[in-house]
Amino acid sequence: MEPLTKTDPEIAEIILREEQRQRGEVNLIASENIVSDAVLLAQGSVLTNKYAEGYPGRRYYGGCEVVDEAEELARSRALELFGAEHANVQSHSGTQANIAAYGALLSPGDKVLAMDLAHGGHLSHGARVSLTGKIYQFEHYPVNADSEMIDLDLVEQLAREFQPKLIVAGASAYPRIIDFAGFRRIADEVGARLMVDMAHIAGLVATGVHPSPIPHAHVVTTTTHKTLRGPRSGLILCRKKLAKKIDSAVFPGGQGGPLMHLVAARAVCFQEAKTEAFRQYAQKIVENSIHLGEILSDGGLRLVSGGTDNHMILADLRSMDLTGDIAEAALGKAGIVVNMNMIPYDPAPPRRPSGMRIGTPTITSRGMGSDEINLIGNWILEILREPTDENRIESIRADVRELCQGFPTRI
Ligand code: DSN
Repeated sequence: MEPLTKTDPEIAEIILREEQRQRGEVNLIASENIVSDAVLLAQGSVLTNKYAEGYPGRRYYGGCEVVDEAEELARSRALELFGAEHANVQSHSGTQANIAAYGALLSPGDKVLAMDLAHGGHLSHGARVSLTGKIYQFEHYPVNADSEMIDLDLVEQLAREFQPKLIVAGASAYPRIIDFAGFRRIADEVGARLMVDMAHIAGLVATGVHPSPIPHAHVVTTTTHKTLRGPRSGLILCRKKLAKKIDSAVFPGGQGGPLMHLVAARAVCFQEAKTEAFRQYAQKIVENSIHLGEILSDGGLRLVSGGTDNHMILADLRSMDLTGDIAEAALGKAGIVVNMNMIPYDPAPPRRPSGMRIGTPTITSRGMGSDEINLIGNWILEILREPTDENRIESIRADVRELCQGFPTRI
C-alpha cells in the first residue's frame, strides 16, 4: 500500500475505508464474494502492462510469449473444471460474454427466448434498455404464477409459438435448480440452440452442487466473480465446432486487447475451484442459504417459491408490509447489506420493488456457519419488524461489528 499512499493518498484512503467497510459488515449481496489473496495478487500484477490482442500463438503484438502461457493455463483449467470442449477466457464481464455469444450464434433481428428480467432474468438477456434487446428480437418467459418456479411447459409453449433461433436459460434472481436438460429438449424440438448463462451458480456447478449445463448447452457463459470466487471477469464455454465463431465474436468482434492480469487471475480461481476445500465451501453456501431461508420464513417473511436450492433467497416483503427500498436502507444502517429486487409478477416499480435478494457466498467465504446464520436471520427479522427503531438498529449495528471481527475478509 505504501507506494499508493505516497502517490495518491486520497485513493489509498478510499481503498482502506472500503476494506474496513467490507470487514465490518455482513454482506448478503447474492452476486458478490471475496477473492483470495492469490487472486488479488495475480489481478494486481505486472501482467496489466501487456497488450495481447489475438489468442495464444496468434497475437498482434510482440512479447506475448509469457502471457500466452497464462492464457493457455486459464483455458485448460477452465476446460478441466467444467468438463467443456472449448473455453474463451477474454470476455471482460458476463454481459460482454453474453454479447459475444449472441454475436457468434445470431444475426441482428434474430429471435431469442429468455427469462423475463422482472422474473429473475438479466439485463443482457434482451431487456429493452440493453443493447441486446435492441439488436435481437427477444421474447421472455415468466415463472409459473403459483409455484414461482420456471415452468417448462410454459417455456415450451412460448418456444413453439415464437420459434426462436436461440433459447437462453440462466438467471440473476432465481433461487431454484434449473433443469438444463429440459431446456435442451425444448430447444431441440423447435430447432433452436441453447445458451446457458450460469453466472450466479458457476461455483456450485464447478463443484457438482448444482447440475451442470455443459452436457446440454451449445454455449455456456458466466462471470467468474460470484459463487466461483474469482476476479471480476467473464468466461465462455462451448462445443469445439463453435470455438472459432465464439473466439472471433469476443475478439475482434466485441473487444480489443484482453486484460492479461485478469486472465491470469481467472487461472488462479479455476485452480482454487478444483480443490476439495472449494467443494465443501460451495456445499456450505447452499446449507447456509437454506438455513437462513428457514429462519426468515419461520419468522413470517414469505420466500418466493417457498425456499431455496442455491446460494440465494428472494423474499417477498409484502408479507411484512414493507418495500425493498425501505428494507435495504434499514438493514444497511445495521451493517447488513442486501439489495432490493423485483419479485415475479411484482405490482410495484423497480425502484420501490416488493422484494429483496439475499445471498450467502460472501459470509460463507468468511467462515460463517449455523450459529452466525441464527444471529443474522434474527437480526434481519427484528429490523424488518421495526425498520424505524433507530435505537435497536444501532445496537444491532454494534453486534454486527463484533460478529464480523471474528471472520476475516482476506482469505
Ligand atoms: N448485477 C449482477 C447481479 O447482481 O446479479 C448480475 O450482473
